[in-house]
Amino acid sequence: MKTYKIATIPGDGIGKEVVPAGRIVMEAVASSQGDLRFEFENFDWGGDYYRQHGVMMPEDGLDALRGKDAILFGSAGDANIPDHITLWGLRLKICQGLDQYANVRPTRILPGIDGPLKRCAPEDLDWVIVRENSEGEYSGVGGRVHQGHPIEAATDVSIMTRVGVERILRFAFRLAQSRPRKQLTVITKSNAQRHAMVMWDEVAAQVAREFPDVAWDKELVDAATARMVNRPRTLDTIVATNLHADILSDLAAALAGSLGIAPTGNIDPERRYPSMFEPIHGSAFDIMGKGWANPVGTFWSVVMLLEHLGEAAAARRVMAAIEAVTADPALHTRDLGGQAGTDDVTRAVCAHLARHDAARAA
Ligand code: NAD
Ligand code: K
Ligand code: MN
Repeated sequence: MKTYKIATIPGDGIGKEVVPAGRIVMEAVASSQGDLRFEFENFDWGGDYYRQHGVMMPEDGLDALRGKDAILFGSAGDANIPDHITLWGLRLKICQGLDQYANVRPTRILPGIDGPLKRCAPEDLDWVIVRENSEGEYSGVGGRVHQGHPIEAATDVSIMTRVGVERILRFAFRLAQSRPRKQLTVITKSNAQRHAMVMWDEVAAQVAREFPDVAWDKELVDAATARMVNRPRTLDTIVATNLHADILSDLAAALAGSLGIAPTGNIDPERRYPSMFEPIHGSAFDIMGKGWANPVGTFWSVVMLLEHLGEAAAARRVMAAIEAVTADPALHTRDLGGQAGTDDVTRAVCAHLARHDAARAA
């Protein structure tokens, strides 16, 4: 019997709806498997915590997370607190504090889901976007002078270190190498951003020599958006900076059908610290509290969490349950044009896992 310590951090908005659903699915896969157990600890950090304590999470919060095997996260973002406070006070604090420097975002069109692209078969869109997750445009360095005056000036300094760029590119090449097509596209804006992005291109060429079996190319980020729409099949693994990949992956999620489906892992590849898994979407103020949130992005994040723990069989079973459920239009949530609620989808995924269990026992 393997026991894993899991931290759950629902955070704000629909995070409070999809993370409990994710936990139910984790319990279902564990109980149907027999040799797997999770010990959950829930952390009520986020907007409500901020209203009580003046911070999004306690000072020693990272210590509480360090002893866990993995973290399941919801969303940081509250309608009544400025976004930069919630983001920096919780999600970025954890990602940067636990040096989860590789943000991995798989995208493909699941069975039964109709993406907005015409002439794009599911096999034409099967990508993994790797986002640099520790520095760059999200370094937090900058400031404002003469605030509110006509002469005000403000900066957000994008810091890219050779160590940081090299480690994310090496991670991306290795990931590309593990996929059938062994293909990587390195995305920059090295025509306009002529210092750090030129360093990216140089480091990419240098790291590429370690991976002679990976076919790689370069693309500017603006051209990359058009390529994603017009020639999706020409892409496989993609690596980009913190900001560029943030934007590209929302586009990718929309092209695959909905923001509500897309998962991500904030990974510490060296495994010094627990990695954190979450849907890529945010708090979704427009639908929170209604029970309409699509939990599939969280369930797919659970699949990534299980893969990261080395529980490949459990991961495959949850993915199969997700795909069986998306294949049925009666189980589509409103973002997919259906009427199903979060609970309906959760119950259906659990029922599928239980059916597998019954088949195994028979
Ligand atoms: P959002 O992802 O919350 O919502 C964008 C749109 O997508 C909304 O119309 C929403 O209803 C829809 N949507 C998102 N997830 C869905 C789901 N699971 N099911 C159905 N529909 C879904 O993005 P936003 O509106 O830009 O941000 C809202 C708040 O969330 C902000 O405070 C923002 O800072 C925060 N945010 C946090 C994270 C994070 O914690 N990782 C990520 C993105 C946004
Ligand atoms: K999220
Ligand atoms: Mn984003």
